[in-house]
Amino acid sequence: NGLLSGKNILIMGVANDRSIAWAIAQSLASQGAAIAFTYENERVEERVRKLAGTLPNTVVLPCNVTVDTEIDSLAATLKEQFGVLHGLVHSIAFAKTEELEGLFVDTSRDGFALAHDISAYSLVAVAQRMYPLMTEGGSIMTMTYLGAERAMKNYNVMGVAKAALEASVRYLANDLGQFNVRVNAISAGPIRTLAAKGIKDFNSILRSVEEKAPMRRTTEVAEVGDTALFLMSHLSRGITGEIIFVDNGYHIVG
Ligand code: 0WD
Repeated sequence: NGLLSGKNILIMGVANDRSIAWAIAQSLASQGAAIAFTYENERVEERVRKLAGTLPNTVVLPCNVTVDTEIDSLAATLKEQFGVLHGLVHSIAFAKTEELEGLFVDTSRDGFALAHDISAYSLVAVAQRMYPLMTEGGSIMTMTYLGAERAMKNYNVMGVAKAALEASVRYLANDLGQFNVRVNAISAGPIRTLAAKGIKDFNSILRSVEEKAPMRRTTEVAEVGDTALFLMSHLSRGITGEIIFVDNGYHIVG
């Protein structure tokens, strides 16, 4: 018996065992959640299946969030397999590596569109099809970064996409509250993952956190996982439309 026993939760964005989504999955599973994982394409399918197989009560389904019909099929399959959905964890972002260095002013039209499509619109596209399954109330969360509110070196178009994502969290929260569905984001400090590999000078960002953050340490994925557990649980029932920082306090001083 745990905080999430009897709850069915969809987790999107596991790429490998370093993914933030994977740490979230471990926290949620430890409290009894049944989890549906999605994978972007065949390239990562086996890896996601292997990881999911190490937890009890999991299913693994395809979904590339740039394709509406794949999200439609996902919703249909979840309705069949789970009936009711209680939570959605969106942990997906993408920008071309050439847009994550140099000057933001050089961002291309298609690079801007792609980053926004995958990193911001996908939350809306998925929420749109999943909230109808949340007939017992639900919790939706996504992952964001401080670059949404500050102009940070190299983060560029991803910062603008995260600003759109955070605004989407507020609009979705306002729409879905009447259905007893909450929508929030975790703003995590920098963590070494596959996605972080795309960001230039990531090491110096980590060093600056170690020097300046009130806790004098970088963010661990398990810290994000446990905050996600809180957001998915009844304990956070009064919180919606919020951006919660899990960054060892960096944003108050940085
Ligand atoms: O420092 C960090 N790592 C931080 C990450 C700090 C603050 C926030 N975040 C955010 C990221 O921006 C992202 O929204 O957390 C989220 C998860 O990122 P992650 O765990 O750091 O990175 P990763 O393990 O790479 O997972 C992101 C995954 C993709 O991985 P790759 O690297 O293969 O692009 O998002 C998925 C994919 O699995 N993804 C998609 N899924 C479905 N459809 C798509 C797509 N079109 N594109 C990317």
